[in-house]
Amino acid sequence: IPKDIALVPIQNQFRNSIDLSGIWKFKVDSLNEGIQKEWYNGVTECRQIAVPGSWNEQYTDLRDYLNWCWYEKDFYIPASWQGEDIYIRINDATYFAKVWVNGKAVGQHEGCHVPFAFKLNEYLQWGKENKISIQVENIQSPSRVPTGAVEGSSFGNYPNANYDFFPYSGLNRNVVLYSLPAKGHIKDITVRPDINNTTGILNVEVEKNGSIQSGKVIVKGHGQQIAKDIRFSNHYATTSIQIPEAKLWSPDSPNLYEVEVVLEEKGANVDKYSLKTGVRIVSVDEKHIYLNGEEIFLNGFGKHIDFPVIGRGTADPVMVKDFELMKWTGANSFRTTHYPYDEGFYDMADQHGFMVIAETPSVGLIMGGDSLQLAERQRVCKQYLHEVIYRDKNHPSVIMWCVANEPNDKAQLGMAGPTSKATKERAYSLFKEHFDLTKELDPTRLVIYVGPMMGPRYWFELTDVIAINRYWGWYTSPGSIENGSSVLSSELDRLHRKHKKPCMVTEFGCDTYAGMHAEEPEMFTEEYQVDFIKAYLDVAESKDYVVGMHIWNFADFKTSQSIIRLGGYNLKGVFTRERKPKMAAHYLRERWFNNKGNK
Ligand code: GCB
Repeated sequence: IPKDIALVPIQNQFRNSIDLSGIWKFKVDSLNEGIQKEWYNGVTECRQIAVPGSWNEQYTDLRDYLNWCWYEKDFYIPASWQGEDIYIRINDATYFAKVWVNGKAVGQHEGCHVPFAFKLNEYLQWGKENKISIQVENIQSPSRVPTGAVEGSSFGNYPNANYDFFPYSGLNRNVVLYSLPAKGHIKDITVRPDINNTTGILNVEVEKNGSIQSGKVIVKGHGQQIAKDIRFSNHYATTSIQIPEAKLWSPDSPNLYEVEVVLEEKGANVDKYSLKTGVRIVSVDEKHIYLNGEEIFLNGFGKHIDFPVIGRGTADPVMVKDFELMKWTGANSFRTTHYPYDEGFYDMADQHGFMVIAETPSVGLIMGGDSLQLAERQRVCKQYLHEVIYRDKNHPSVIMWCVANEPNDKAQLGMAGPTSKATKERAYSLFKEHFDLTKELDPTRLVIYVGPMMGPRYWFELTDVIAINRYWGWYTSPGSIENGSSVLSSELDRLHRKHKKPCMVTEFGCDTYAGMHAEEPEMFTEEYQVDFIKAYLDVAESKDYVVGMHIWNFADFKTSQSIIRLGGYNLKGVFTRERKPKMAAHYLRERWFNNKGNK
């Protein structure tokens, strides 16, 4: 799993980047004949498509199309880049992509919503136009993650994704050409913060390419500048920077420091990379999560990247608006449900003091069934953990990794009845590998998975926090919020008694048709949503071991079609898909923002 994605491409005096966003050529390849017909040399009779964006929203006839498509773009490399190492970074090709440059195969990648990069030097031509061709498909399959087309799946939806959001496909994020100094460059920077009384400590590890042996790490911010020399052995160098009277990062004061790394040769700088991070530590005991030794409570949402016309595409105005609205409600946290978001989200969270539970794309995972498929899924899950942690490890906002949302140990997702002992044992040890790998790649953060209603409980042994998604009073005992919240209350007590870990409800909510009302709360009305949320928050408040409540969902979002998804939407948003508040958003603002009855 190449580490080339560890550092986001930047522009400075040693590095260059060109964003290839814009209109690309686009051609559907439903017979998968493009390779045989050599479409990598150029497509004809094609359409146009905007990148970033999902093809399912841009073309009426492609709404449910998940098969092969071709993207193509011509580009120039500036003459000044000659002699440099030149890469391409594709930030999201959902789900499987093959890449050619000037008709030559460069590489391929499996997986959604994570970046991948290839070195291009041997494929490029100078003083001429170059052509990049990307063949992408998003075919739903049980051996993929997230899973799709599972026989007997409880979803019964169209398209047949095994998860409750629309399988938006294609180049959902931007594609970036970038150059790095060929003489040697910084490949990765890992900053691990610590605190000793009032001194902040940043433990920095730098990985580099090339023969350069020395450099510097400089930490800047809040009127201080501290520099240390580094020397590499076997491409790695480590140092520890002490910041006296450090300004810690927290939701109330999201203080950041700049960490600048330079490579030097004979007194001259050869490469430089700067990133922003914060000094903060996260810990946990039987009842609480602590940030810098202080108890914290996570108020917030599960979200989606989802907007009309743009689909799952990156859209900075929507991102900025979402942060504005989350702040308006008084939230201090969100989970990147059900996949990693665009890097901009984590930068914004760092700056605005949001605590993030960073989730991998492992949603609706089936930890049982056919061994070959299971082995394939396991491989992809591990790849995701590397990719996500390489990319997002330096964000102070990320306080927890979530390795999977609602995994199950059945052979099929909707399968009823008990799981055999052997299947359980296999599922336990396979899933433990996800936790072990996460802790190995990053021992500084908490690790959770999110458990479904009526799902296996033995995996809770592996987590730092018991995280559950609950819809009692919605999917069960419909219409009775009272029943629902009392089931939640006793279940939370049981879980805490058994596992002696803090608990969090990572999802709870109900579908609400904006503008539908009733005198007494009735399902689908705005009144029901307010009362439901209130009842769950009250339960949480009565228990000293509950550490967070994330409402499902921040906004309404598109799903596959099914009888429980009116118009093809999950309507559990407290904002509509267009970001208008429902009554519940006002209620949360009262409760969270004005800090009434808030922990
Ligand atoms: C869940 C899933 C989420 C769904 C939600 C629902 O537990 O994690 O993806 O959208 O339930 O609304 O049913």
